[in-house]
Amino acid sequence: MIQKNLRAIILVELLFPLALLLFGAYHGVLQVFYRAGVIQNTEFLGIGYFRGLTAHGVINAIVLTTFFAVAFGNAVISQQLDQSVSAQVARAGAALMILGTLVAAGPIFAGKADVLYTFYAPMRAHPLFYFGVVFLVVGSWVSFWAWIPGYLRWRKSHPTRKTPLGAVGMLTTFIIWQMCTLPVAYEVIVQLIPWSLGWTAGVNVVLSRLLFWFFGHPLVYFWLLPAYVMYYTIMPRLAGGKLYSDFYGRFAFMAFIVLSSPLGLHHQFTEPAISSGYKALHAALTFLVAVPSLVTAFTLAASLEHGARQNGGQGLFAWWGKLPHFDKERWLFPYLFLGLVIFILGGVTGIVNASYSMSALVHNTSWIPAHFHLTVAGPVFLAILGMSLYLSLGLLGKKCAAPRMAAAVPYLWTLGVFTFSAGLFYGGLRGVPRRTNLGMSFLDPTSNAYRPDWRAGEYVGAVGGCLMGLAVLLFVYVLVRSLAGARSVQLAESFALPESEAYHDEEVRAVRNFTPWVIAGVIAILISYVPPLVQVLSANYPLASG
Ligand code: HAS
Repeated sequence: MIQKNLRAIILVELLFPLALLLFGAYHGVLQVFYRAGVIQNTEFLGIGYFRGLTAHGVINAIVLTTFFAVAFGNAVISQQLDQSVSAQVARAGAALMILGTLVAAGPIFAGKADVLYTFYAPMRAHPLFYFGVVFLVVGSWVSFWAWIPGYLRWRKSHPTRKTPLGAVGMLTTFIIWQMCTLPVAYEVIVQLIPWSLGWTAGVNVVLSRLLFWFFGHPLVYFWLLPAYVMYYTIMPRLAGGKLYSDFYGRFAFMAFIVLSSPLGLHHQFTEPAISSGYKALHAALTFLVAVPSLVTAFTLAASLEHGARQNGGQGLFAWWGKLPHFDKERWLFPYLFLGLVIFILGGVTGIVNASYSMSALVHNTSWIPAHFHLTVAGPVFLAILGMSLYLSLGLLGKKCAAPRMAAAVPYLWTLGVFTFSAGLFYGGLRGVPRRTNLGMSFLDPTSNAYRPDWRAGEYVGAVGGCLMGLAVLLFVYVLVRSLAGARSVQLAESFALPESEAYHDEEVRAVRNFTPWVIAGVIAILISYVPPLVQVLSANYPLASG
C-alpha cells in the first residue's frame, strides 16, 4: 500500500505540473501554426515565438517529467518497500521543486529567458531562471534521498529476497539522474549564474555545451524509465498475464546505469575542439544503449503474448486481438501499449541519429523534433498521462467519470503524434530547420527565402499538432470531471498499484546489487569524457559575452 502520509504530497506532485501542461500544450499547438505559416508574426497574444517555445520545452520536457518521476517513485517505493519513505524529506523535496518551477516561470513568461529547454550558452537568461532550475533539480535529489534509508533498511530486514522490480526501476532512474545532473549543476552554478549576474566577462561556450549534453542524453532515460517500470510491472497484469522474465527487466535497468551517460557527444558531432575518435566512440556506445530497449521490446512482446493467450488468444498473430485495447475497465492499458507502438519508430529514428554520417544529414533539422516527439511525447507522455489519472483518482478514492473517453485519448494522441512526426520527418530530410519561425521566413511567400517545397511537411505537421492538442483537451476534461466526482474513503484506503507476477522468476546474482553497475558506469564515463574534456579545456576559443 502507498503510505498515507505521502498521499497528499504525491497528489500535489501529479496535479501541479498537469495544470502547467495547459500552457505547455497551448504553446505546442502555436508552434505548428507558426511553422506552417498560419501565424505570420514574431508573437501571438503578446507572447513571442521563442518565449512560447521555451515555455513549451521547459514545462513539458523538464517540469512535468521531473515532478512525475518523483511522484511515481514515491508511490512505487513506498508500496513495494514496506512504506519506508521519509515523508518529511519528501515534503521538503516537493516544496523545493515547486519553488524552483515558480522562480523559473517568472523570467520565462517575462521574456527574459528565451533560452529554450536546452539552456546552454551562449544564449543567456535572467539569473532567476537558473536559480529556479537549481531548486527544481535539488528538490528532485532531496526526494530521491528520502527513499535511500528505507531501501537500505528493507535490504537488511529481507536479506534473502530480491528487491521488487518496480523499486529497482525507480532507484535506477534516480541513480542515473543523480549521476547526470552533477555536471549540469556545475555548468549552471559555476558558469551560467555568475555570467548572467554580470560577474564574469564571458563564458566558455564549448565547455557549456559539453556539460549540458553530458546531462542531456541520460536525461532521456530519466524520462523513459518510469514508463519502463509501468511496462514491466503493471502492463503484463493489465494484459491478463505475467511478466515473461524478471531477469531481463532487472538487466535492462542495470544496463542503463552503465550505458546511458557515456555517449552525449552524439549531440555534438559537429562540435569543434573534440576529436573525431571520441565522437566515434560515443556513436558506438549510442548503438549499444539501444540494447536494453531491444531486450525490453522482446520481453514485453512475450509478456503481452502470454496475457493475450490467457484471454483465449490464438495463432501466430491473431492473439493481438485478445489484448484489452478498448476495455473501459482497463483504460490504462492503451496508454502503455500505444506508447510502445510509438516507441518502435522513436527507437529506429534514434538509431539513425546515432550514426556519425546520418546525423550530419538530420542534425538541427525538423527530423530531430520528429524523433523526440516519438519518444518523450510518445511512450513517456502517454505513460505520464495515464498513470497521473490512475494514481490521482486511486489516491482520492474516485472513479474515472468517462472511462471510454479516457481510453480514447491515447488513440487520438497516437494518431496526432504519428501525423505530426511524418510531416516533420519529411521536411527534415529536405533540410527544413528546427526551432525556426518559418512563417516569418521560409514559409512567407513575400520573403526572398520562401521555400514552397517545404510547405507540405509543415501542413501535415500542423494537422498532427492540432490532433495532439485535442487529445490533451479531452484528457483534461476526463481528469477534471473525474476529480469532481464522488469520493469513497473505502476505495482510497484499499488503493494500490497493480503488480505483475513473473512467468520466469530467475535468480541471477549479477543483477541483485547496484554497486558493480554504478562502478562500471563511472569508469565508462571517465574513459569517454575525460579526454574530450581535456581537449575542450585546452582549446583556445574566445569567451562569449552573450
Ligand atoms: Fe534520442 C536526440 C539517439 C532514445 C529524446 N533524443 C534526441 C532529442 C531528444 C531525444 C529530446 O544519436 C533532441 C535533443 C535536442 O533538443 O537537441 N535516442 C537516440 C537513441 C535512442 C534514443 C539511439 N531519445 C530517446 C528517448 C528519448 C529521446 C528514449 C526520450 C524519452 N537522440 C539520439 C541522437 C540524438 C537524439 C543521436 C541527437 C541527434 C542530433 O543530431 O541532434 C535509443 O535509446 C532508442 C532505442 C529504442 C529502441 C526501440 C525499442 C522498442 C520498444 C517498443 C516495443 C514494442 C512493443 C509493442 C513490445 C531500439 C521497447 C509491439 C506492438 C506491435 C504492434 C508490434
